[in-house]
Amino acid sequence: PPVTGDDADTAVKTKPKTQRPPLYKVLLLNDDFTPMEFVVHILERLFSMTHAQAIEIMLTVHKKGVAVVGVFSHEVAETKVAQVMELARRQQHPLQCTMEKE
Ligand code: NFA
Repeated sequence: PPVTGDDADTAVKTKPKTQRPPLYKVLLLNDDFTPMEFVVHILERLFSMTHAQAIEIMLTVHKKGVAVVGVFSHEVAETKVAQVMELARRQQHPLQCTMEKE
């Protein structure tokens, strides 16, 4: 909103600050034991990737050690991480998933 700027009563334009919620990257980490097909399955089911996309991202994690698999609000990112960790735990795979502020 315009505010009174100085002694001469000059109007000064201030930029209205729009608030955006912080976003969080969900990261998938490589390990030597989790089967590639399981990681592809996770990416398809929890991150809505096509089979081709899922293979591509899984191979990126496999080769580079880590990849961003999605960017979400804090609440959704937390839920995704918990879902990945729970599915991996159930199958006794050591797959790790974390989140970090963008
Ligand atoms: N590195 C695992 C393997 O060779 C595959 C994998 C990919 C694991 C991505 C975790 C994440 N079986």
